[in-house]
Amino acid sequence: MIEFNVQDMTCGHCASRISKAIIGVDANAKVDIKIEGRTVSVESKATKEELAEAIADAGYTPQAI
Ligand SMILES: [Cu+2]
Repeated sequence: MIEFNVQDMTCGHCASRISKAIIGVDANAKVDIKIEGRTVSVESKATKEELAEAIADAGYTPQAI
């Protein structure tokens, strides 16, 4: 499980953009997003770095937990 804190993810729109960005890296990734907690949990074969880069490219600021 790879987890990020994304403080600038504030609504469902942000969550779906982040989810799509992660699926773009790994189509088989399992993504669990908690908007209220600002957390993104991912089960994926992709590395933490690849996922962080994808989230950043989508315009958000992931912090590794
Ligand atoms: Cu939003």
